[in-house]
Amino acid sequence: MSEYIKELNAVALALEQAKNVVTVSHRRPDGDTIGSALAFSAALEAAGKNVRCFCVDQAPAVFAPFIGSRRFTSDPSVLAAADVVIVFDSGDLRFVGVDGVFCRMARRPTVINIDHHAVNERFGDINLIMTDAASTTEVVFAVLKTLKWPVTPAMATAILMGIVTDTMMFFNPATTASSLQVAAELERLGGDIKKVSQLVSKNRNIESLVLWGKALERLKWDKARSRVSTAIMADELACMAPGDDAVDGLSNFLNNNLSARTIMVLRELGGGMVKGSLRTASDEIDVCEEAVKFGGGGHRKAAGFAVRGRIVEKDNEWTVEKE
Ligand SMILES: [Mn+2]
Repeated sequence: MSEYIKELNAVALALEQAKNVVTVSHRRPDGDTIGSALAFSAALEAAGKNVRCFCVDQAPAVFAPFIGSRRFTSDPSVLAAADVVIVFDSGDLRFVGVDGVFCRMARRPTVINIDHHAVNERFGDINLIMTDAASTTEVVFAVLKTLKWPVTPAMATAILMGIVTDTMMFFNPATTASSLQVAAELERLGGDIKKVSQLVSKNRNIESLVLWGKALERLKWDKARSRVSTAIMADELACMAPGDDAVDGLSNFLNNNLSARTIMVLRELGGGMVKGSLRTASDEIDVCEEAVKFGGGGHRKAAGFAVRGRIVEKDNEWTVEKE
C-alpha cells in the first residue's frame, strides 16, 4: 500500500476540503461499484459531507437489501454542484455515462478515480488505481484506513460485497492473500458475509438458465487453441430483463467448470454491435490483450469489449468479423 501513499494523501486532502461530494457508480452496476459507493457515501456523511450517489442505470433488485433507503440518481446535473466527484470501478468515463459532461461545466469539480482495473484511462485529477486489489472496495477500505475514518458494520458489509462479487466468493483467480485477509478484517468489524454471499449464489432466474441452455448447445471447442466459445443472438435476449448479467454469468460459469485456456462468449447487442466476454483461469494468459484489440479492456483473467461487427460461426469457434 505504501507505493500509493502520494495518491492516498491527495485523496485525503481533496476530501478534507470538500463540502459536496458525488459518488459515481458505472453502468450496469455490479456489487463492486455499488458496494464502493455505499461504503464511501456512508463514511463521507459521517465526516459531515453532503453526499449524492449517481448511477446512469438502476441497480438490479438483488442489491436492494444493501442499498436500503439510500437513493441513486441518474440526473447528471448533480455533478455540477459537487466539489469532488469520486468514480468507482471504471476504467473510463464512457462506462460511467458522463463523458463530455465535465467539459461543458464552467467549474469542473475535482475528479477522483478509484479503481483496480489494469486498463484505466487515468481520467481523474487524482487517480488511485491499485491493480493488485481484488476489488475496488478493497481500495476503498485502504482509503478509509488512511483517513482513519471509522468503518461501521454496514460499511464493512458493503466493502465485502465488492470483494465477494469480484472474487466470486473467493473462488476465481482474482482471489489473493490480501483479499482474504481484508475479508477477515471486515467480518471482525461486523460485516455480514452470509448476507453478501447470496449475491453470488441462488441468484439465477429461469429465463437466464433457458438462455444458457441455448448457448451451451452451440458451444464450440477449438482443441488446438484450447478455446471454448459460444454466442447468444439478439432475439434470444429479448426475454431478458435489461441489465441482466446472464452473459457475463455464462462466461464465468464456463470458466469455472471447464479447463479450457480461454473462454469467449459473444452476444449480439443489436444495431450492428457485438459484445464479447473473455475469461481465462491461466496465470500465463492475458485475455485483456485480446479485448484491447477489439477496443475493450478489463483484467488479465476477465475482460470484455463491444465492437461494430457480426458474429460468425466457423468450424470450431465463434468469432467476430469487425466491420
Ligand atoms: Mn471491480
